[in-house]
Amino acid sequence: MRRRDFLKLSASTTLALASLGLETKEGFLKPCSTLAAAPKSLPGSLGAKEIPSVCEMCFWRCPIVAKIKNGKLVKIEGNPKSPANGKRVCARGNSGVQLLYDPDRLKYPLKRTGERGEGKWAKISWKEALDEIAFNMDKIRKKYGPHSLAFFDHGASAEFMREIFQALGTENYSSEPAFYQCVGPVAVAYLTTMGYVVSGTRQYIDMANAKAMLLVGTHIGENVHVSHVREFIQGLSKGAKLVVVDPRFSTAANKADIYLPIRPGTDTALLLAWINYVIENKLYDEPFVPRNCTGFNELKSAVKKYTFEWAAPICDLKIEDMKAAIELLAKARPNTAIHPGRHSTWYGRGDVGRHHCLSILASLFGSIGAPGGIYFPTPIKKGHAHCVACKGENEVEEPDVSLRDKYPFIEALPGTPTAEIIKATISGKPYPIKLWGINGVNIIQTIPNPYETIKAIKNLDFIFCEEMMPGETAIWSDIILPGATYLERYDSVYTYDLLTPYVTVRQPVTEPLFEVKTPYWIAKELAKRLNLDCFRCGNEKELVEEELKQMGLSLEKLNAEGGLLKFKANPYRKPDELTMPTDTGKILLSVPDFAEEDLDAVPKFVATPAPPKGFARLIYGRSPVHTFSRTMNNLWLNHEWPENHAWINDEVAAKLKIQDGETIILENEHGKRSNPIKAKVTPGIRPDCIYMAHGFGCKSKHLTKAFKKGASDQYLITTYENDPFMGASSHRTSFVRIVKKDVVKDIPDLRPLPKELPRFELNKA
Ligand SMILES: Nc1nc2c(c(=O)[nH]1)N[C@H]1C(S)=C(S)[C@@H](COP(=O)(O)OP(=O)(O)OC[C@H]3O[C@@H](n4cnc5c(=O)[nH]c(N)nc54)[C@H](O)[C@@H]3O)O[C@H]1N2
Ligand SMILES: Nc1nc2c(c(=O)[nH]1)N[C@H]1C(S)=C(S)[C@@H](COP(=O)(O)OP(=O)(O)OC[C@H]3O[C@@H](n4cnc5c(=O)[nH]c(N)nc54)[C@H](O)[C@@H]3O)O[C@H]1N2
Ligand code: SF4
Ligand SMILES: [Mo]
Repeated sequence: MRRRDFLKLSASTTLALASLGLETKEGFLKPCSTLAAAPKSLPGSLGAKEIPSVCEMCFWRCPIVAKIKNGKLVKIEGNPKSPANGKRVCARGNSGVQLLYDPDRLKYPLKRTGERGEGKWAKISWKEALDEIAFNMDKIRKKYGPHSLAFFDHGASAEFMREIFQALGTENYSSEPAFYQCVGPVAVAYLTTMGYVVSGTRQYIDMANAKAMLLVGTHIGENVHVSHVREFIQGLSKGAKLVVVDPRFSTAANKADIYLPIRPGTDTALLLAWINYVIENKLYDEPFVPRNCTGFNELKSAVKKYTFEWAAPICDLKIEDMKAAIELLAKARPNTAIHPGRHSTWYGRGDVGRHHCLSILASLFGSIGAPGGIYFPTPIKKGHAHCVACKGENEVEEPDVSLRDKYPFIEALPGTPTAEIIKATISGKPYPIKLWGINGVNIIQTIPNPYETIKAIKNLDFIFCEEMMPGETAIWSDIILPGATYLERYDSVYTYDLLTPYVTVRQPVTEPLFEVKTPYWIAKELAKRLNLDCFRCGNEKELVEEELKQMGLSLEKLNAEGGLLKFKANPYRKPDELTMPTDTGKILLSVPDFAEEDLDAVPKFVATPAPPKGFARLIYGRSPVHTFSRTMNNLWLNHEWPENHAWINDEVAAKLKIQDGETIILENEHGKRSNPIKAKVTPGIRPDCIYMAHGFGCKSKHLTKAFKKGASDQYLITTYENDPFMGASSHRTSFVRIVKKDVVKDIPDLRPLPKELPRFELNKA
């Protein structure tokens, strides 16, 4: 299969690259001339010193102010100058204080002394640790070739280390677990149809000005990104109508005008029936569609068969509800916010199609570039620190058989799918992978089937990580490098290209504690040992100054402005002036390139296997006060929400005699059992699925507050399939039943399955 260069690199790619978080070709924007008088480093409340910086308790990166008293961080607030969050931070942002001072933190480099995974280490020096890593990287690369090195990374702390792996020539340098377990499918869908990543790190959806909103899955309120939640609430408080599609009565569903408790895995059937209904009843924007879209006729004939009568038994929804919902959304057009979604690695084969459907719906409503619809990022060109660019061994030679080959729509995307790296590490095919480096990602809790991940780890010659906490990933490492937290380092200049654009910078609020080192220092020292000329700035502060200098700024100037400069947004386009950053300048309703790869030009409904008899589908989402597994050991957050619960439908619970709050165990289709978890018995979930918040069930005893609290969804996900477009791994393709006092209890079948939904075959498990 040919890999497709579906992103033609023309001037129009600026947006596409910006939306992937990459460099843009736009000129530097000028900050707003209406800068308020700068609050000059005023003492904060109770005389604390205030340092502006950027939160990284999650990846939304809200501007913050850290308050220091007697040399100690005492409080974190939102930066009042920030147009996005103002003085607000969420519970996690606030609790950065307890990350910095967590007594369980990794404090010095460690070397494994027991068996891999046993959790026994000895303290070593930085010199010893870095020498040993460099020795192994060099030895393994020489013996097995560059692609035998793989790097798993997420977030700011990993960027410099990634340069090293890249310079050593491996195609497995940036497997971005967050990408292949998160936004991969939605990114491909929008990049292809609209020419830019409407949902990647950011979601360009104008909920604050919408007259109606649609959320499919997206559980805003539990999914907490401060400015995003704010815009959602602003829209609602101005009177926007809300439709929520979710098998569980989420926080967002709680606020909906119409709530559709859909059968999990059938959203595309609903969306196709809606698209057909909109076309048949001419509810679409008549001038917008022919002017700004291609493929309307193909779309129209392809979706003709998807009626509400067909969709109703598949989705297990009432026809009148489906109809009322789409009419409500259509009535508000073009000011309809069809949320693109974010975490989209749900079912594997149909994931890109589901988000393609959402992009079609938004386009039919003419809401692209309209207030309340999908908008355009305002790219602010970041300065580039030329001192970080490896010279010398920088040529990546493609292997004879690449791990990326299977996936036609991967070309413009980062790295190699994690699932391919793991399988190749286990099998040694098509080439051996013998060393893993891990930075900023908890591979055990993040990637489906941790049993497979652990099997791969056991096959490695060497594995190291750069971590803050002795969690699951650290346990499996041969060498652990203790990295500075976001509160102890400069990282980079951050630009925010949403409705309230600004530039700000991360700055340390304290010197690194213990013996921990900054990611830049670590990467520089490692590169030296590998004879790579990569990091020519003396330190990360110099690097940031270089980036700022190119923007006509400096740390001093920025700090004099309170650490943040605002820009004017340019989000909207008039329909007759709309040019999309695609080849044709138009939105693709039907994608001929997909058809050329035997994929669907117009999405089709492809059923994901339904739960086998006696099982419910395992689904998951966010705890509003935690970020994945990384905050589980945080004193304040752990106190707030120490464990997760298994949401079980009340009728199911009554039949199985399970009480609310009772402790149970879940068992999956491969007989894998969870930690004990308390049941939350509620009518707020369908009977054919069980839900839990992700990130709990820690298996590292070194995280003393998190250890064994709640259950891990990941250890129950052993069946996954890979998205055929770009190789993301599905996460909602496993099933569970209940074990109570060692008695296995089958989930009763309370919702009949239509013939279009074949069950998962247990004997194939
Ligand atoms: N507090 C907090 N907020 C976060 C994060 C965090 O860790 N903590 N992480 C951030 C990140 S990186 C991401 S990607 C986002 C993820 O957040 P979202 O993009 O909102 O994630 P989803 O998977 O869409 O949403 C989970 C919801 O999907 C529902 N669901 C499950 N199966 C189905 C189905 O088949 N159909 C439908 N329609 N719904 C289904 C679940 O019941 C749940 O309510 O959250 C972000 N926000
Ligand atoms: N089953 C299941 N799987 C999922 C999801 C789900 O909901 N359910 N969500 C998916 C999604 S949307 C995403 S985005 C991914 C997220 O996946 P991850 O980013 O892997 O999630 P975390 O569990 O937060 O793991 C981050 C790790 O990096 C470490 N770390 C954090 N910051 C730093 C730092 O500054 N320096 C260093 N050295 N280390 C640091 C933390 O201590 C932690 O161990 O997970 C995906 N996987
Ligand atoms: S949403 Fe919360 S955790 Fe995420 S960056 Fe903002 S304040 Fe920090
Ligand atoms: Mo994510």
